[in-house]
Amino acid sequence: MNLGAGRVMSFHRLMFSACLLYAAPVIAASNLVLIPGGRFEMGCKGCNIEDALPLHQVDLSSFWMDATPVTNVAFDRFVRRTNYVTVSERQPDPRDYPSVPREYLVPGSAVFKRPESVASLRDPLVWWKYVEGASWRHPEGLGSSITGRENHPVVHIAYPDARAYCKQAGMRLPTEAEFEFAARGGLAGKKYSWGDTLRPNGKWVANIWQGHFPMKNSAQDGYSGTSPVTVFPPNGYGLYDMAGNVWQWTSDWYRPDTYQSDAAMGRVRDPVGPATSQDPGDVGVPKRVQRGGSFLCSDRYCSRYLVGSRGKGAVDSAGSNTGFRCARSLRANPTTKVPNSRRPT
Ligand SMILES: [Ca+2]
Repeated sequence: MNLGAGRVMSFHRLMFSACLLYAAPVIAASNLVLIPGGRFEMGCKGCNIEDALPLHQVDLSSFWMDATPVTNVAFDRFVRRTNYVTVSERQPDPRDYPSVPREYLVPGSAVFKRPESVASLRDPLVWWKYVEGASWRHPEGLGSSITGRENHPVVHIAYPDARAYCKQAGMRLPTEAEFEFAARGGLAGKKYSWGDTLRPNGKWVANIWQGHFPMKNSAQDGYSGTSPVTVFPPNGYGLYDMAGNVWQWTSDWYRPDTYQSDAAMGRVRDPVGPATSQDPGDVGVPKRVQRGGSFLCSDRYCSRYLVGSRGKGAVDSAGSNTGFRCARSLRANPTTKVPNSRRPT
C-alpha cells in the first residue's frame, strides 16, 4: 500500500496534519508455478508513471512463484505453527517513534474508510485511518474477523511479516523484475496482465475499484473489498491476482531512479533492486517495492494494476489492502519434477 510513511508515522501525520523466449509454465502440486526464464522489456509505456520509465531490457532466470497471494487460511496455519506475531500486532517501540505521543503508540494498522467527500486526491490520509487493533486477524479493527474470508488474501502484512512467512516455507519474496515478468504471463508489451483491454468481452477480470474513488464503490466486479484469490481468471502463466485485490511485497528497495540506472547498463540480468531505499516524497522512510495494485485502484486514482506500473510501501507499514506471495529460486526445486521436455533453457 502507498501510505507514504511508516505505520505510526502515518498516524502521527494523521493526527497532526498523510520478447523473449516464452515457454509454457509448469504448475507444481504445491501451489507453485514454474516461470520459465527469458528476456523482457520492463517498465510502463504510456502510463504517465515517471518511476516506471525508461523501458529497459531484463534477462531473468527461471523461478518458482506462488499461484496466488498467501491466503488467510495459509497465514493462520503459519501463525499456529510458529506463534509469529505480525508488526501490526506488536506494541510500537517509542524509541522508533520519538515524536509520537505514547498514548498513540498502540498496536494497529491502516484501514480504508470511505470519506463523504475529498478536496483532492493528493492526501491519502483522508481515507486511510490508523485503527487500533486492526491486523490480519481483524482486517477492519477489533470486532471484525476473517471468518468467511479464509480464501481471501491475508492483509495488514508488513514487509518483515511477508519475509518471515516465505522464509519458513523455504522460499523468499519475488524480486520486482520477477513479479513483472510473471505478471505479464508470456505476453509482451501489454497494458495489463491479460492484454490491452481493461474489460475483455465486457467482463471485469481483476478486483479493482469501479465508481468515483474514494467516495463511491459500485463494485461492478462483485467485490468492494478483497476477493477470494482464484475468483478472477489466471494470467497466461496460471497466476492469479497479479493485478488488483491486494498490493504485494517484492524484495527490492524502492528508488524512483532504479529504471534509469538499469537502463544505463544496457541490459540487466536477474536484478535485485538498488542497495538502498530513497523516496524523495518521504525522506528517511525506508521503502520496498510493492506491485499489482489493489481493490482500491481505479482509472481515476492509482491505476497500479497496469502490469508495468510500480508501487512502494514503508517496510513497517501495512494496510487493509497489503498482502504478498512467495517465490523460490529454481535451484531450490520443490516437490514437483519438471519434465525434461519442458525444462527452461
Ligand atoms: Ca472491486
